[in-house]
Amino acid sequence: MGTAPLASAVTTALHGAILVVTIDNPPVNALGQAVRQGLAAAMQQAEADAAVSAVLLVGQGKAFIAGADIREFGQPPVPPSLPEVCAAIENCSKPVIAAIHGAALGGGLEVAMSAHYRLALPAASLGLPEVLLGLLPGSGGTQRAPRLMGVKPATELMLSGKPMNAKAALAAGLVDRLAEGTDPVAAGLAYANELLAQKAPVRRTRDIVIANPEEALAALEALKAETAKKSRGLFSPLKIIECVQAAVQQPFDAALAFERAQFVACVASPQRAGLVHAFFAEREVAKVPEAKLAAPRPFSSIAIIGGGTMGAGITVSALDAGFAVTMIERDAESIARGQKNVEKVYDGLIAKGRMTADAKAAIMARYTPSTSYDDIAQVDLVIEAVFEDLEVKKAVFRELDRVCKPGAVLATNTSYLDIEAIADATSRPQDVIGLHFFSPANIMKLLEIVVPSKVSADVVATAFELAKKLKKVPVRAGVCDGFIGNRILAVYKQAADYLMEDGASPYEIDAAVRSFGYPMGPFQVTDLAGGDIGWATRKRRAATRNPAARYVEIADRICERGWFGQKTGRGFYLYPEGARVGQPDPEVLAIVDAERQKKGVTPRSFTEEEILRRYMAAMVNEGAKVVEEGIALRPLDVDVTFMSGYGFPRHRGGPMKWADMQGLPKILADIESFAKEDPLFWEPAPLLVRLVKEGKGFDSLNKAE
Ligand code: 3H9
Repeated sequence: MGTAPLASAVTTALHGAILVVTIDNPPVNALGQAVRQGLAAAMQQAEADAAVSAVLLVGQGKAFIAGADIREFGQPPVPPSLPEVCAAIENCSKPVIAAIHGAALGGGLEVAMSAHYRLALPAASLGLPEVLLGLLPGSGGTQRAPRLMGVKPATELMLSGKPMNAKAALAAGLVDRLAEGTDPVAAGLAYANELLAQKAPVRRTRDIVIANPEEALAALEALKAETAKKSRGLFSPLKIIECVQAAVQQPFDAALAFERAQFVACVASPQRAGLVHAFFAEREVAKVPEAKLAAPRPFSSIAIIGGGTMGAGITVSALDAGFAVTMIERDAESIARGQKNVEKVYDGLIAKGRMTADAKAAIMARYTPSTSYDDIAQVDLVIEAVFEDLEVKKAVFRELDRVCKPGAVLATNTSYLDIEAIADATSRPQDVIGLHFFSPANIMKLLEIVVPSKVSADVVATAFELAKKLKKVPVRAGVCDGFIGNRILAVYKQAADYLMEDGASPYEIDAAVRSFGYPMGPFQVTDLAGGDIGWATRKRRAATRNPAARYVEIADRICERGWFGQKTGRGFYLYPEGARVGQPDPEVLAIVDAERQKKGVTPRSFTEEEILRRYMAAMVNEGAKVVEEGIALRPLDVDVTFMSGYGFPRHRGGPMKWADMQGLPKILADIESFAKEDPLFWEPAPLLVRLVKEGKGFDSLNKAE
């Protein structure tokens, strides 16, 4: 037995007649250049060395191979390419066995599919998630997966991007054998020795003939129609289907070349750049200064103050994550309603067949309803979610200060109130932080962690740890009216109001925003959330509003009629008999017209592009101000906020990444031209002006990129 290091990322060791090839490229064994080089060399060694009868591929650490190195996309390719490496593995004249004990994703699964035999251990996770990065499997995955699994299941695997576990992979034909344990070398050697004893032949996936081509093509046509509808505007899903069509219709090598060309086109697409940015940005957001300074405080019990929609949603989220939760309400009636709000969520899941009554009972056993603050004296973490009123919240925090044990983390779920003032209502502002959940809190991924000036670093670290446990995407925000998300939203919503008063109908604006990739436009969102919510905010802000600033009253006119959106059957749209999709309302258009006349506005028309330019410029400009003021740590924090909490299309990478891809000079030029009409609203953010002057993008402020 001897060890010969080829490149540090791949090592080989001869165990009897079996060459064990270990991929060792922490943290996830991504297929960077050194790994590809090492694998190619290992295959040459296996061919050349007469002492080698079989090859075993294994991964070091937690993963088998998590795929191509995502950081290399968009950079000049360095040989050997992954398709070349896969071909070398498949063409090897000696049996190659892959033993998978962890993630075999993307290029990692493509390597495994190029091997002649595959073994999976219980913790294996196999998938082709390229579509989530705007890509397609580009190393033969679109050719080999259909041969191993069948055309339809393979295409569905690639279109969903979801991984499967070892058992499912065996059932799907993706692996040949399951083994127990966690050691891929031991299990792989046992399997390889067995194959050698049987004189098992080299078995190349490329040689498998795809059965029933007509049936396969018909299934692909059906998937194509479905996908065109579902993946609105996405580039790579349809390309995946075309590659599988090629797998059915063309010889292997020709179809492989077709796949390569489509992969290269995907890499070049802005959607790939946006989605890869999203992938890294979502991991970067948790890297905040406080997390480096302090460890989180230990916590296992949580109290939620308030059993309304928000309080109940947060309770469900915490229960789902395994915490013991005490809910506090002011009286017996309110707490009964709070419990009902929680149970409603689980009953909905039971009705849909997604949960059993027993599972609900097990979860509810960790839930304690109470009307006495004394019951939460020993909890580790409290989240207040009562009525959005500063005095009400201060009273709650005074009570928490009275009862809670020293060191308990005290969080408020306010969406715009001054957290400094709430913290100062206690004798322990160092323990007070903002946790801004989004509704429905058990579903929405975004959690704004709002950091007031006196909070201690370990409380911030605890909030990030909580986000991880709740499977939320945390974004650190500073204190200001609206924090990151709602502050920027208020500004681009205003741009939408101006467009409406100037001549675009709310329906045209919504359609333009949907065409950009949002699931809904701003007026649809208002109708969904309830027009009364924004109306209350506008009334609250009326006293501090700059009298010189333009103010559009159309939404107020609509609210004055009691038209609050879906819940009242009409808002900007009509919702006959509880319909969820609204219909344009001629009476709303008449109100819009009347308001224009009152202001002496002669309506003009806007193209979809003109609408979007204003909408997006307002968003980006305010985003730049939020970054410059330190409310967001980096532009990527703004991006993640909007992708995770506001429906911003992920393939565009968030507003700041989108702006970079447009070119900041173009955005600034737009803002300057709009400023001629309204210099107050369209004042360019100093950061934007500076970056344009320096020839830089927002990306230059994202340390990791
Ligand atoms: C592909 O394969 C294309 C091919 O078809 C064709 C090629 C020709 N590259 O998520 P984590 C980093 S496309 C580079 O926190 P977990 C990640 O940024 C690829 N870096 O851990 C993080 O870094 P940091 C298809 C990567 O345990 C660290 O590793 N494959 C890559 O929660 C830990 O990651 C995929 O899309 C990568 N491929 O989850 C799989 N992957 O510590 C993408 C991760 O500096 N990866 N990093 O923040 C995943 O889904 C998860 O990372 C995984 C582990 C499930 C593996």
